[in-house]
Amino acid sequence: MSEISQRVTQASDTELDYDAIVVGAGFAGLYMLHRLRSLGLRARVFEAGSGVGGTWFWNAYPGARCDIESMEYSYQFDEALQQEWVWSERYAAQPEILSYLNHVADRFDLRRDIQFDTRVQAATYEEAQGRWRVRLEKGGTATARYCIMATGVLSSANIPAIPGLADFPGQVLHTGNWPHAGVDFTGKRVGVVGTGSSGIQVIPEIAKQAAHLTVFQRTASYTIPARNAPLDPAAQAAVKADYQGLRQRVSLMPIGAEFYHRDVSALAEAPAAREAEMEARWRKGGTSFGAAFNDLMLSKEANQVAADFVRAKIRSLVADAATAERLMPKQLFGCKRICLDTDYYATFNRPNVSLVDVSGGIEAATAQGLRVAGRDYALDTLVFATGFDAMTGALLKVDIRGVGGLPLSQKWAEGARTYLGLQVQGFPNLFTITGPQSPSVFTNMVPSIEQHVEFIADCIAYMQPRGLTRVEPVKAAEDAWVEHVGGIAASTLYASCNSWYLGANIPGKPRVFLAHIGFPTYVQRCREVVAKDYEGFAFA
Ligand code: N01
Repeated sequence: MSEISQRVTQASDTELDYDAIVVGAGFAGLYMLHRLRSLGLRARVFEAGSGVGGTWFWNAYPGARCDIESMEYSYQFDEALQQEWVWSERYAAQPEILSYLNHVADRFDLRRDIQFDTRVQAATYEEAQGRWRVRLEKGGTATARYCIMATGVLSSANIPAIPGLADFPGQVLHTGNWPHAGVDFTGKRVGVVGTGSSGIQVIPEIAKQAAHLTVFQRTASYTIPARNAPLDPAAQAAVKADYQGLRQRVSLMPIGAEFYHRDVSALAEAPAAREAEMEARWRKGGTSFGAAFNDLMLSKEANQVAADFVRAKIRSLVADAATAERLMPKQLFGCKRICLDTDYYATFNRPNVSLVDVSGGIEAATAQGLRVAGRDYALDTLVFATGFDAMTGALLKVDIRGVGGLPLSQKWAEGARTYLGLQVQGFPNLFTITGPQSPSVFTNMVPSIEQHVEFIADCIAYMQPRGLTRVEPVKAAEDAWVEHVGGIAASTLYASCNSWYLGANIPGKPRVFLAHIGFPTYVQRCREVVAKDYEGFAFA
């Protein structure tokens, strides 16, 4: 039995009516449960996995690591918790984050209200009772006044529809659903499809083990060296001496994390000075490379400066000129999420690694491997690092029906519509933690999650003494919010490329920009809404 499953103690299945149901036991669901309990509510968490952790439970692939620094990618709601936990590396790897979340679950005695191995299939609002009825995949239902979706933003794995895939006899894996027992690639011919953040992390690790690794690349990504390193105990102690100071400082930064943002145009500086700035950031490592200038996502000309710098780096790091050329991204810098890597480009200098361009599509999977442009690539194992149906996928996997039985899928047929990414008009008492049109993926997720959990808990606490039992957004507020979020995106270069931020990676998904850009302004807006007695929400 794995360490994780040994630590899981199942909540009992006898109590079926609750004050609140929470779907998911990752960062969001765990903290939500803790807050609901502190309001004196009876809450139940349903979790599809066999342990806590959400994203960090499922993405157990070798090389999985956070791209926000450990000291910031953690809860701040409990001072003792943030003082006692010791991170070992600048960027925590998946096992360490999963251990942290297990520690949180134990420390706050959360497991007794979590039902594991339980996928929620449907959630229906029963208007006469004013309750949500949740149907479980393995049978049974539960009801509650509040239904809180803590299902994650990158949790619905996407495996492309490749003809013949069912005929491939070897092991087929997705990075977002990785076996906890691990995978031994020794002596295997492995194919990895996808070169986004997950592919870029898993490729160097598989290359170290496999007999041969073939990387199938549709779009080359921009990746910056992570320069991960052990965390210096003295530096960690210095942060802990004033942890709240750090939290306060970063809460005012555009992504809610230390980003070393410079308010300088890439076009205003002399070429030598801007090269020096980018070189320093490249050497330091991390996503703050993208914050070297203030206009990379506003002006194509400025964007070109960073793009050219990274392309020159690729040229210098990859020995074979033709491979280097194929690894050079052609799209705008940062328009798709920038990746962080450890030895990604150097991996292509290994004799057991080859790169195949699949920009024209993968023709078919066969009994031997993959066929691309008429050529067969023999494989024993196929790894999909092909991403997720982001932001809306996990919500729409549950058959959610609001007032009058309206399916959420129908409400969102033309694209997601929410108010503040927290609620959907017509779906009373349903909350979405880091839902579409909130900052979510444009931030350090943990403070974003905490802010949403606290908003939801405060809203319920506001309702209780007033005898209010129902809350949902008014349509005008939702419409204005959707327009506002789309307007911000349209004023940047983000809206101009085929990223998962606007659903472009999923065939047939409506193209709507799914995140609010700018964390501090969003938080300020939420505060104003609360100060005006939850402006834009209707209570009954
Ligand atoms: O997924 P992705 P991901 N044939 O969608 C390719 C977070 N994250 O799991 O770009 C061939 O970015 C696709 O090609 P294209 C982070 O927010 C964070 O890597 O669509 N290829 C692309 O190369 C990240 O952005 C961390 O042309 C196909 C890749 O698969 C998000 O999760 C680590 C294809 C998918 O890239 C998602 O990252 C990991 C097809 N049919 C993830 N379909 C860290 O914190 C798709 N692709 C560091």
